[in-house]
Formats: sequence, C-alpha cells, structure tokens
Amino acid sequence: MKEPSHWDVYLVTDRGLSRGRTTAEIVEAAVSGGVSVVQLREKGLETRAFYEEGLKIVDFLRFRGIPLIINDRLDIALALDADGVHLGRDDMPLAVARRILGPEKIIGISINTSDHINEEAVRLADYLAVSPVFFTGTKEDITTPWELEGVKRARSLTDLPLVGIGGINRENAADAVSAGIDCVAVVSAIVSADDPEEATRDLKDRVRSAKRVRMG
Ligand code: TZP
Ligand code: MG
Repeated sequence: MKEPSHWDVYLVTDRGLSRGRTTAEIVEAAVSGGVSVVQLREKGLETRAFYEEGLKIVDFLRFRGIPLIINDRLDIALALDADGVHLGRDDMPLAVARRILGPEKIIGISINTSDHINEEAVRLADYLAVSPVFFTGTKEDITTPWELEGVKRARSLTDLPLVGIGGINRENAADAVSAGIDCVAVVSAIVSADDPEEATRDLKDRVRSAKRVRMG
C-alpha cells in the first residue's frame, strides 16, 4: 500500500470547515472524485471520539484501496490499523514512530524549512509535506510559506515524494506541481467546496496534466 509517489490529491479533513456535512460524507464524495489518500485530522477530539470518527471511514477506505493516514496520533493509527500517520515537528520523533509502526506503515513528516529536509531521520519518512506552500487561514500556527521558489529548492534537496499543503486550490495546483510538488494536500478546497466530489476531480485533472507537462 506504499505508493506516495503515485498520489495526486490528498484530502485532509476538517469537521469545522465542512459546512455541516459529516467527515464521512466528505470522504465519500472525495473518493468518488478520485482522491488518492485521506488524512483524518481531528485537533479538537478526545481519544475515544477520534477513534470513533476513524471507525466511520476506515473500512470504507480500505475496501476501495485508498490509504487512511491519521494526523499526529500513532495510538489511533494502530488502534484502527490505519495505513499510516502524519507527523509535525512537535509530534513523536520520526525514528520512534518508525520503530513503533514498523517498515510497512506510511509515515509522512512536515517540512517547514530547508534545514528540516537535511535532518538524518527524514530518510525514514515515506513522503515530505512541504508546509505551508502558500499562506492559509485554515491553520493558525503556520510558519513562513515556501512559495513556488521554496518548493523548487525543496525539490532539489530530496528525491522523496513531496506533498504540498497550505493554500492550494484549483487556481494554483498546477503551479505547485510544476515547481516540484508530487501531490497536493488540501483542506478547504475540498471540504468547504459546494461540490466536494467535483472539486476533487478538478484538482486531480489539473495535477495530472501538470505532471504530464513536467515529465515532458
Ligand atoms: N498544515 C499546513 S497548512 C495546513 C495544514 C493542516 C492547512 C491547509 O489548509 P488549506 O485549507 O488547504 O489551506
Ligand atoms: Mg501534528
């Protein structure tokens, strides 16, 4: 199930921005639109509620071969037998997470500066999330955006798959890919869209065409 290099569109959930639709409804729509991977991100839930949210989507995704990544929480990922975790700079150290989860699970790590890419533990990750690519109001504690020049720099520093997150939408997704992003991760561009299925499909089309151009 390790295929981050083939991902195009990565949905990161946010119940608060979903305009009254449940996370399960958003996930189903995104899957119909061709999403490559889903991250369950629940900043405000206690352990039990987070686990129960995961239960609502884990079998649906597994049955369709779409990886489920859990934000921050290794314990929840293990409890659900999810496909992996996404770790930020304040979460479990990558080497420890890899020891606990083993070689098969997917581990993604957020990269906020070029220095982060050069850290030794980074080679234990399956993908790097270039974060944030652009300014976004979705996450409060963002660092300075990479912008497209920064993405090009990040691309030159690693061969690992690069997931871009932060302020990506249908207008700029192709630019992010041309600069070196392999997969666009979005919250609001899907969860807040009038039609999350159509939004996913459109993002996917744009990412795939930009990749075709990049590959020549
Ligand atoms: N990590 C870095 S930026 C971000 C996260 C979770 C939020 C991205 O949200 P949006 O709405 O796609 O800009
Ligand atoms: Mg985190």
